[in-house]
Amino acid sequence: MSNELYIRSDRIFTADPEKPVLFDGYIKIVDDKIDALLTVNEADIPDGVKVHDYTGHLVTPGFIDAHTHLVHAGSRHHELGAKLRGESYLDIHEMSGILYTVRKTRDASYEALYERSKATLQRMLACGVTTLEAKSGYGLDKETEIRCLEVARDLNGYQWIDIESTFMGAHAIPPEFEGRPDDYLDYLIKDVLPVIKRKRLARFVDVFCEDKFFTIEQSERFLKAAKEMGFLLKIHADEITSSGGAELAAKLGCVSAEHLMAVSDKGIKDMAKAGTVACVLPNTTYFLMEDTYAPVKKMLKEGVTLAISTDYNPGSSPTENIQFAMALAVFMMKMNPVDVLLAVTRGAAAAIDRHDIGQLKEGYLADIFVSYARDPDQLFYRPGSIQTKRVFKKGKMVYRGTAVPHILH
Ligand code: IZC
Ligand code: ZN
Repeated sequence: MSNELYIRSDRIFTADPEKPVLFDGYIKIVDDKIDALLTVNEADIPDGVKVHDYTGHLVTPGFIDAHTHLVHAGSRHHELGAKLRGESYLDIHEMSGILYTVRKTRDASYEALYERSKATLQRMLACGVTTLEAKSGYGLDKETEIRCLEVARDLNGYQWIDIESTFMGAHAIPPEFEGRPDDYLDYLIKDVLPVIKRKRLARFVDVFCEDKFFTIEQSERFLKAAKEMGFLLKIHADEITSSGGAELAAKLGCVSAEHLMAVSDKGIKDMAKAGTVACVLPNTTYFLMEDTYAPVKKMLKEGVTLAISTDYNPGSSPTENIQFAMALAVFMMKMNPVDVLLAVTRGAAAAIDRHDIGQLKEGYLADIFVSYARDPDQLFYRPGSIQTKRVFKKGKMVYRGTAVPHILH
């Protein structure tokens, strides 16, 4: 017996380019998928079939957080004093940074990592996230990288949330390989990537192409090796310094290039031509106490597909709240609310190579966010306040907003 249900709203943001920005009607759901979008006149709802009436509420595809470092241990709040004294991310890396989290993560058991990541997922779900990407990269050795990816694999499907995994062993150079980044990359290519592939622990591979981490040449060598093994590619590019990361992403056919605060004009044009998605992470600029946000207006003008994500990680964005990233996109990057919504739905789906989510459209998964707000402008008009009324994942209601009333109109 198939399970049928209808969601009614007069303001459905479908993210479908063939539909009006706000659609007035019903979403017909059968089992885990959207069967049809029907206008009020078209809908002929049989007796006894469940209808959730969200008239007056903005309904959108579930949000997709396309860039997170979900699985890790420890907290780096001891870095705050140095940040306030004006020390940069790269300075702090010398005394704490990624390698601090690596020590904590190597010491953490599978169970500890699982419980912590599960709690993070619960908070993400409360923000309306129904699918996310999770990068490894706090193990930097075979055993711990695999443990972190296994945690992500085993949490895939928790509350029906989908997790897409990325292997990011090339996140930093571990102490055992200090001063020998090429030897470390050889180790990853020969000893680790084949195991990740065989165990199917990740679809994507990512590299931190940045001063003090991996150069353009090293990133290219590593990504090419991963591509030959059949991985899809991502790159942390032009985050702090402009090094040609976006150009490299386009040249290698990366699915996405991420960060891009320091991207060049040529990099933007190359990405547009190659169809590489720009995954921008405004929480990170904010948390690094910088004022250079990724040049999203230029990217949109050149026709680059945009995704906006949290970059949830313990060093440069310890917040799992995608609604905060969305608010920063409006208030700091001055993006219009409709473009922001597209970037956490259709654009973010493209960033993780998913073609069954990110739109409310026939055949797509019934992943749905219901807001307390009435329309996109109102959704962003109370930054810092979580606007989640309901979340449906694969046709199931998996989250109900708090008992604290939100009366917005
Ligand atoms: O732990 O600092 N930028 N990777 C690249 C990070 C930030 C995570 C961290
Ligand atoms: Zn990142």
